[in-house]
Amino acid sequence: KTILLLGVPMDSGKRRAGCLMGPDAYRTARLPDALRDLGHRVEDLGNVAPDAVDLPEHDHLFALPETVGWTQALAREAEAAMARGTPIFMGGDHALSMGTVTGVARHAVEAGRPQFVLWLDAHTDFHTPQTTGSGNLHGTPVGYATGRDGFDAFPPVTAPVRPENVCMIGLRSVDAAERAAIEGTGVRRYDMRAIDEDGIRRPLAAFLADVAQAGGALHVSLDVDFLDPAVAPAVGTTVPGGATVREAHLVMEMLNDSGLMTSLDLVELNPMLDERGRTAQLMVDLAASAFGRKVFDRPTQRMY
Ligand code: DIR
Ligand code: MN
Ligand code: MN
Ligand code: MN
Repeated sequence: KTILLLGVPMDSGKRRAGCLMGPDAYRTARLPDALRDLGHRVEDLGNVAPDAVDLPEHDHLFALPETVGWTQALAREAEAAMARGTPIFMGGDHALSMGTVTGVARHAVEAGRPQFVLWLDAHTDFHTPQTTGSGNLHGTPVGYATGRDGFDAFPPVTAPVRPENVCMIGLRSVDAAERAAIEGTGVRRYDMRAIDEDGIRRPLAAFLADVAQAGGALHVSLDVDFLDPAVAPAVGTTVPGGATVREAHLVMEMLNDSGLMTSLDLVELNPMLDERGRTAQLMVDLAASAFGRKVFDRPTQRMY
């Protein structure tokens, strides 16, 4: 595979700073080498920068103009990258997915393929600028990409993702307004109780079968807080009771086996909150599993 690494040093989706260091943490934890060792061609395209937009700050929404500028730039870069390979967007906070998902979906529509999205997160991120209580736009990317109303300040979504084509796994912190809005939609959602009871393999296998059947493109968005904070502490919005290391690896290994994943976000890593880089390292290992690393031949030594 040709893998394109795009750094997204974006921090505007929420108030706590630090995610802008994510791209350098992934590079320091040797994501490019881990992927090359698996036999892929890897190009690090460097970091994306936000477009300059002429918008006033908003009373309730944190850093609205900057987030609009990122969305516009990332949608363009994501669409262009899809023509050349499999992009990995190294975040940056989850507001970056407003740009990446809408950009890859534009490419899919032009190619005549339906876009699917696998959302691995403690949160649904289904708010709109009207419903968000926190004013943090990292809580809105699924609302935006599925074409919900209320994003007037943002670029129009020309290729909305069908809610039925979105699958969320790992949920355990959903705001009341999100719950109400998502209920009538066809978004597939598996909260942690569902995973506890039946395992993570079955719902994912069913979703992947549908993607394959439809000949779809598959974007995967991995929020660090999908993982349990005991194993992935470096995220601003930890929620206890998350996925285990093995559950997360199994998801990535199944994605690799399926051959369906066409783009990937790694989001919400805040290196300021990390313990000796362990969260960055786990995210790199998960990405390696998604691109072909097997349990049996994992490297046993850290390279740094
Ligand atoms: C929360 C947090 N639902 C909000 N969202 C997060 O601010 O709207 N998403 N952390 O990953
Ligand atoms: Mn998120
Ligand atoms: Mn195009
Ligand atoms: Mn989250």
